[in-house]
Amino acid sequence: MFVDQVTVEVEAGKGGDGMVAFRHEKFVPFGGPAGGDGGHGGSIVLYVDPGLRTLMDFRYQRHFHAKAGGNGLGKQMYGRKAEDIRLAVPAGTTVYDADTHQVIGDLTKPGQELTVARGGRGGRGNVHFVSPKNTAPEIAENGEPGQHRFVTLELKVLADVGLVGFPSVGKSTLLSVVTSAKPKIAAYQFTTLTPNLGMVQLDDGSDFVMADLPGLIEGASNGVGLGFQFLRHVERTRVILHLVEMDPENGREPLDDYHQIRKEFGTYDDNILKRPQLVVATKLTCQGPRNGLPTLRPR
Ligand SMILES: Nc1nc2c(ncn2[C@@H]2O[C@H](COP(=O)(O)OP(=O)(O)OP(=O)(O)O)[C@@H](O)[C@H]2O)c(=O)[nH]1
Ligand SMILES: [Mg+2]
Repeated sequence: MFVDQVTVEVEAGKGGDGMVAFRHEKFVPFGGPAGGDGGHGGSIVLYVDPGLRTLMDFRYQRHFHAKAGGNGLGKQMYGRKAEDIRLAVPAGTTVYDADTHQVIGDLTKPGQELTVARGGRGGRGNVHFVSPKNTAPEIAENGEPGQHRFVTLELKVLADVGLVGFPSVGKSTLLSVVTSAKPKIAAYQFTTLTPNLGMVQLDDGSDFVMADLPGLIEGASNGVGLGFQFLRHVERTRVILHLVEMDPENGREPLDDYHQIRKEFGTYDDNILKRPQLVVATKLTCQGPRNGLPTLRPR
């Protein structure tokens, strides 16, 4: 299954507590405070791994807890800083706070990082609380709690080519013959429920990603059918292959289909209309009383 949205719980580590301690040395009475600072708690950091294409890994693990920082020690020794938890995500992942729906960050470039839960600061030890009035402070700070929240990761498929069109026009069929992907293909509408990705390998060794999207119907931009949640994938594809079915038996006009889909794009986001697109006539093998191809040709 193609996972394009997942909510995970991230809990950073608490900072270590500061220490109250005093120097105890032979022949040095009243050696003064010596309690060290607590170490910082571990943070949860997301980073872009260019080799990843899905959020699949998050299906199995959805809770991440970083360790607490070590408490401060005597002899002005710092507590140990806890290690961060680093989680790889694919390029194109947008991160939201699951409760407020505010965008925390957009991870687009390889190596880019985003801290989603900051580890608590370590508390200061009593060495920091010396004053002329109080040369032997018995106080130290506690470490701060680590940030704890739920974040939603959303992946807009970074496909080079997006296949769009009405249901059953043959999008999955095309993907299945030019890539090694094995999407479900059937003679009923809405066979494809979530996008399928495939890699097209060219003879010169280069490759590109093709995505087969669920069929669009009238009203898709307003949530009719399955289309709406997937229109956002089209926003980022470099080229749109717009498949239009020529089967005269389907009861529709190819040119009307074409305009209907374009209209849905425009209603959803004008920018999609500016994307380069190629129109692909499918099912030309189907014979019938009329053949819509001439009407589809640019005049
Ligand atoms: N005759 C003919 N049939 C085709 C062609 N391409 C696909 N089909 C058939 O059309 C039906 C639908 O094909 P799919 O590839 O599942 O269509 P889709 O666009 O992915 O459909 P949804 O996932 O429902 O949106 C299947 O029965 C295919 O075998 C074609 O070029 N010619
Ligand atoms: Mg399909």
